Amino acid sequence: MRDTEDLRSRFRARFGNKGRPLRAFFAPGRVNLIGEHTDYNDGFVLPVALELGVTVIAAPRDDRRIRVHSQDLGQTAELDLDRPGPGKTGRWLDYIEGVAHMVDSRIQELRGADLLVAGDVPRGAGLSSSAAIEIATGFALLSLAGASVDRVALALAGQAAEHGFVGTRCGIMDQLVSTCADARSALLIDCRSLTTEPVPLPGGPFSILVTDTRKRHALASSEYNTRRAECERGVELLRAALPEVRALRDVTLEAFERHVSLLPEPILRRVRHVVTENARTLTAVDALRRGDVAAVGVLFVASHRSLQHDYEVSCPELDALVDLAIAQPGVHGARMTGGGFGGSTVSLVDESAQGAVMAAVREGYRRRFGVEPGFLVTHGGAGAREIDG
Ligand code: GAF
Repeated sequence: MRDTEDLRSRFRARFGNKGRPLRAFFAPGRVNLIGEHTDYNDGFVLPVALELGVTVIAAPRDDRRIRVHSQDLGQTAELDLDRPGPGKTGRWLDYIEGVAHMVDSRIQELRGADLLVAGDVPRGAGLSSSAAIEIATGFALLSLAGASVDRVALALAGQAAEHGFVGTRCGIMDQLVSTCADARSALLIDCRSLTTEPVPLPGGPFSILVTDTRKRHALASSEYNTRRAECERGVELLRAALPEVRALRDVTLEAFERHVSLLPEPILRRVRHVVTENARTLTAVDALRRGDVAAVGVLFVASHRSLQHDYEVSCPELDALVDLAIAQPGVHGARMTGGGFGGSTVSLVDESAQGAVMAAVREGYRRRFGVEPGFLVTHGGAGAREIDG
């Protein structure tokens, strides 16, 4: 989290506070432990919120305009809540404008605000910096309007902003973990009912190590939308034999195997990934509750192979990071995390081996790609909140 005192003085220098109280809000990014590309199939996911995220310093205005300054990009922009733009400009402002418009039209009429936004989640690293911007901004605007924050409604408004203003038909995982996470816990989300359940991380001496390929996920949006359409096609085809199926969540492994002949390539492999990944996620929750980190690690590797070969959303950089990590003693498992095509991996590592694992992965990756990977360790952060001044 960024130093809020420093951000408050930057806010005053930019906007002046004109006697207005300044309030500070924070929402985290996330790393997904397991349950990848299952959320938009009504399935299960198990993300962890990071200690890193987006901080918003906010003060109310008397009109319906939003002036916003991005501290990280050094850019300022202005929006009118009564005249939302079309979005999809590819700029950071799409997230702000999108969430402001969705909250205003779906949850609560907003008042104008001056906002200073600053983040510390590496952008494009597959750690959901965009959900953190949406949720921190939406939380701030709702709080300035005097509303108590309905966390599920806010997550849905963030997702609607992505669909309507950004152009990615994302699932609900990133927004929901950013609003609802508990510290030191993973969050099991049932993406059909939108119920969430914290799963405490075992207290033992192991680390959740995130490794950034430093390859920005350029293809992500178009390929993401293609995968989603392929899953929808899989549902249509399976409904010929299984009319009760509403989403791939409803397809068991046995039913999939029985009706596999209905599915042409590559739909067959896309469906197989989702069906097996849902099962792996629920198995991982049980293993985590027993403190069986080794069993979770095995599921991580199976998840990665499925994403690599069946769902085809990995890339050579992600595969190399996984292979380098799992070759090291003290690593229980590793997999890509997030949408794919770049971004980061997540590994479960014995704490005592962490330094040696990072050194070996750094060296192997640099030799192959000429780039240093980025590392971060998380113990699980808490969801969106107001920060005391
Ligand atoms: C991205 C999306 F935003 C999520 O909703 C999820 O589908 C993820 O990719 C893949 O699991 O982060």
